[in-house]
Amino acid sequence: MLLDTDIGGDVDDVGALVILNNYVNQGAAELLAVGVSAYNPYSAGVIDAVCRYYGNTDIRIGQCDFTDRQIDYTDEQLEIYSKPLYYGYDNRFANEDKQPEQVIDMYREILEDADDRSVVFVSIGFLNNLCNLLQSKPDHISPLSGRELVQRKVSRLVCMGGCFLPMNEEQKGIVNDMGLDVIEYCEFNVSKWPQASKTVAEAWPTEKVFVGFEAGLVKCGSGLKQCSDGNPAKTAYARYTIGGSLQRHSWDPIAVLYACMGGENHDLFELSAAGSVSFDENGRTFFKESDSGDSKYLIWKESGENIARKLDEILSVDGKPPL
Ligand SMILES: [Ca+2]
Repeated sequence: MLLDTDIGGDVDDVGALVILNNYVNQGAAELLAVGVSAYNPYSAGVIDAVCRYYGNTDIRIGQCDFTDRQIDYTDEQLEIYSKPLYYGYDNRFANEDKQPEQVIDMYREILEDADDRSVVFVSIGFLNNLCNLLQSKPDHISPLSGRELVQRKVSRLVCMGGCFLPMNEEQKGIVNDMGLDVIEYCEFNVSKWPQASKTVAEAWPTEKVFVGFEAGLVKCGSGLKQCSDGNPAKTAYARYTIGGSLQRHSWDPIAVLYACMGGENHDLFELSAAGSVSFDENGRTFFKESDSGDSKYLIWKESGENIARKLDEILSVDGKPPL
């Protein structure tokens, strides 16, 4: 699995990374690398801190190019959990002054070496990296273009992005409480880079499963209460959530959970009919059902409460497994 994340803003990326590490530790998933789509100098260190705490010490980490003037998060946002995890927990970037890899080269190398249709790509952030990968040209790493590499080596994209209607009654209630106009709603990941998002939705040449805004509208994190106070994810959730409740919406954790559990016969989720997804210049989502479409979106098969229970059960597993 390849995970692409904007970790450093919302804390749900941290929860997603914990869930993925726990699947890796059970031998139920293999994490090939993590790429960062956000402009944040601390993201790579945060990822390494979490993975190392869970015993996965040599995960490859890539970062998109940016300059100091382009940082996506304010100083105040960086103080919430990015800097505290970067400086407070063991990681190769703060400790050894290591630099993350260039993310597109890293993805191209991994895909070039991978077996055909063996890689699941999971995106829980902005879509700039996936777009840049698709548009990458043949080079010293591979004679294939990025699009050809993806077509040959990737089996499926699971993408947290967009907003899909209709919602179920539980989701509608939450959205009404938030005061959102769901028809006009431009989901955060997609609206950051709308053109890149549109390119990925329309040109990514594999099966795609979208986890929409509505599918993440249940809170998880309380499972971390059972973890040690030295757990970096617990620290991140405690610092991010109001009053240290550890409760945050589950957009990214659900995308990773679905990707790790895989398959169509799922206890918690089902998929929509096939169709095509597109995004407009602001990031509004359009879904058109069609038999030839390669995209589906995730639908809850269970109540939000039951989905959150499953997420918290996984989040409560602390650190590396016993030898
Ligand atoms: Ca995210």
